[in-house]
Amino acid sequence: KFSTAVAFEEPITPPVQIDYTQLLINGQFVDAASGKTFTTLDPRTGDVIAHVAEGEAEDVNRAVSAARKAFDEGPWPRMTPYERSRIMLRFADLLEKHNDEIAALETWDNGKPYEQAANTEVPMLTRLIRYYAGWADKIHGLTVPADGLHHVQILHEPIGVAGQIIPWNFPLLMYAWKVGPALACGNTVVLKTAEQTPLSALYVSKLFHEAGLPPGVLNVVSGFGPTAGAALASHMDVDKLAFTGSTDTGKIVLGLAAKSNLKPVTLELGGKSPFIVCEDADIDKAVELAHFALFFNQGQCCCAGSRTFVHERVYDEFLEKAKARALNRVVGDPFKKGVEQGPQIDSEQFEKILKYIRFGVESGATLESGGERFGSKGYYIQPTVFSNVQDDMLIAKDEIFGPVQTILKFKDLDEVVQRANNTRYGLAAGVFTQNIDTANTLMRALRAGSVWINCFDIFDAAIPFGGYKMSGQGREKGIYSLNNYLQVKAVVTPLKNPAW
Ligand code: TXE
Repeated sequence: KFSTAVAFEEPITPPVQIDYTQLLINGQFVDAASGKTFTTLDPRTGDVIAHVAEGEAEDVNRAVSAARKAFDEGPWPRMTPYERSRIMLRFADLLEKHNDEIAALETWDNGKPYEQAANTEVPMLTRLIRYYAGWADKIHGLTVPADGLHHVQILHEPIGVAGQIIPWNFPLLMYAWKVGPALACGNTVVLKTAEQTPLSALYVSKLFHEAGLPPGVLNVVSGFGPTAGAALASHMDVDKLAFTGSTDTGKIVLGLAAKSNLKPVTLELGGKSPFIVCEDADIDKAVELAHFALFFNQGQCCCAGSRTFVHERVYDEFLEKAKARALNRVVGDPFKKGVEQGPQIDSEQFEKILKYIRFGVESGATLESGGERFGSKGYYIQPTVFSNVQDDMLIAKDEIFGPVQTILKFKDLDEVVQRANNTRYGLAAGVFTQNIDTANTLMRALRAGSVWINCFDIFDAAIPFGGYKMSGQGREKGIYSLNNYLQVKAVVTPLKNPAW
């Protein structure tokens, strides 16, 4: 039985109103060319929050034209880097000022706990924008010594118009990871938000313009993937594409980019990350972090620690405590204080997760807790724990993207390395041990873009993030993101006097 009885009478009224639902093109809010709108829903109830302009190919064309003009003729790439930095810093100040409204909008559209949005995610957005504002005037090229009498300069130039497609699980953080480095480098942007969560990007982009962003530099198109997203990925006048989402859709956009103008693509895709609890780990801490690694954000994290490997000697103790922790997880209206878990994003994800839970039971894993919907409306799911999970079960192989922890037993390090790496993904890994040799061995052996040792989900602005294998291509955040948005130009001039 869940100890967290949460009232589902009336959803709490969000402390914010919705002001912006149109497309943001060339600094103006405009309707879609077709006049069409789509609904964005409240995941707590499935009720309509707002009707939002539905961008399609024609709107993407308009947005790309505006971005092209702002790049080719407009002030952005020609402004001094310091001026660009100042505008980004003013934007960050406005984000800080409006922190709570932005967080409320994010919670309303996405279902994530308000305390998480207000205390962590919006402040991280602000921090990321400041981080990249700091880079704007520190991007420079090199001179290199070359054979022969030549003066060789390497210029780092913005690429041009960046098309960016983001998902719904962290709408604002994905916004920051994409828009921050692209604009700091002097590019212009057309951003396609996820159809489930269009609202917060429109709100904050209005603030960006208030901070002095020139028209056309950042355009935001709400709409669906196969229409607006595909139009952006295959656009001949988009110079670079950045995508975060599922591996299947990543393959589609990579193909569209290749078939159109071969624009370079960065991809941040799915995962099935191992979280390894060694026999010497501090079990209470490991239980808490393994719980966080999986259940954070309703389990909707690309890097979720979704395969919890536990050494056989501590397995029983770990399992008992992990189950107790899941039973204590506070599920409920994400606007309510103290709530740890809100609803899943939409009915599609809700059904997908329940389907995987059924697969888990049918394949012989032991259901330790949860397994059903929570409450009677909206998309809430009980925190679910499976033990006795085997590597070949679907719940141990596929990305479930929900609050379903799968616990697997291992005997020794060689075995766990082999099993942890035996996946098409390679986004992240967690290691729990107090032994430095074990930590050193595992950190090098695990094929993943992030390895967190005795911690998990540390997302500093300066730390690069991205995947091995089918978890993606390229890295975002930190200095690594800048390379995604810069062209390298080698300029060679002859030297007349060798003494120079
Ligand atoms: O993702 P999609 P969905 C995983 C997770 C989830 C599954 C499906 O397992 O259950 O993906 O989620 C746009 N051309 N992740 O369907 O389709 C779409 O409009 C161009 C992991 O929501 O990848 C949205 O803006 N664009 C992930 C974005 O792609 C297209 C986060 C992501 O949607 C398109 C989200 C197309 N043909 C889901 N089709 C992570 N890495 O964190 C869709 N889109």
